[in-house]
Amino acid sequence: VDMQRELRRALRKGELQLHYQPRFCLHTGRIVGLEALVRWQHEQYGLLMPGEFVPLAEECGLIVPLGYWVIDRAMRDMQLLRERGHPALHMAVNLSFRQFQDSQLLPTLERLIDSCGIDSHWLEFELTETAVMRRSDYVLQTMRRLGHLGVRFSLDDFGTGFSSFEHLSNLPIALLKIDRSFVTGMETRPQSQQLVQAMISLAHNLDLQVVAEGVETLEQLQLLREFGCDQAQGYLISKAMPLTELARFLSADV
Ligand code: G
Ligand code: G
Ligand code: MN
Ligand code: NA
Repeated sequence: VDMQRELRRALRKGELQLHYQPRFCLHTGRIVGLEALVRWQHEQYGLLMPGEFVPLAEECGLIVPLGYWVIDRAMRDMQLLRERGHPALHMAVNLSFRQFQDSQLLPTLERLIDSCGIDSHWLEFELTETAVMRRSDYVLQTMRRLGHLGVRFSLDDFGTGFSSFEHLSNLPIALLKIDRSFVTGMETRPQSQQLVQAMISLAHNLDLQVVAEGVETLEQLQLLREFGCDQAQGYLISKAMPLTELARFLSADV
């Protein structure tokens, strides 16, 4: 099958969906943010995960319109949650390097932010460590321009790339997200624990908040709390879920 054509059709016909995974604050025990994760409800193949179509979308450039759809939907859903009386939450959207490079990103974001009743500082973009390591001057400039709109950035999959301390300290980022691979099995792996502790202290030295990804057990949560980690995301708290399910989840979180 011609997946590229299928994906173009999916965009046109509204077959894409967003699921939201909560982020939990280890200091207050409250949900403080959400990560928007795209899914494709394919008429034949059922629910497809991003790993099954995001790389293709990046290759053929469809990630750009797809990405605008994601940002628009995420912001509308944030507004819906507010209208239903839920407290304000940060909304994190993944941004591929290709989207980051699009010349229309800044004006499009300006327009989306203007047309939605949500303050832009609730919006966050997750960039991967490997993406920000490329063309560092260009990346820095673009992040600054976007930052002027009020949005903030986080560094996704942290620990898997090779950021220099120098480069990291220059980037306008608010949070580091420790990659799941360091959290998985950390209870029984002293070496992972040391790495996680080192990443947390690096982040705090740079005045950044730290989010641990892929938290699946209470033991991991307890260790992360001991290490001073700020937030946790993972199946222990919740998997990603559609908006209606999320709204129920948030109502139960008192
Ligand atoms: O939901 P899942 O764990 O399968 O997501 C895997 C990865 O897919 C995410 O970590 C992220 O890198 C990517 N991804 C998910 N949603 C989006 C999106 O809306 N845009 C982009 N560019 N990547 C996404
Ligand atoms: O942006 P990123 O590629 O890191 O997206 C996070 C991915 O990790 C999503 O695809 C999500 O479904 C997945 N995920 C989130 N929490 C957990 C978890 O606790 N365990 C595992 N194995 N995967 C998770
Ligand atoms: Mn992410
Ligand atoms: Na990640």
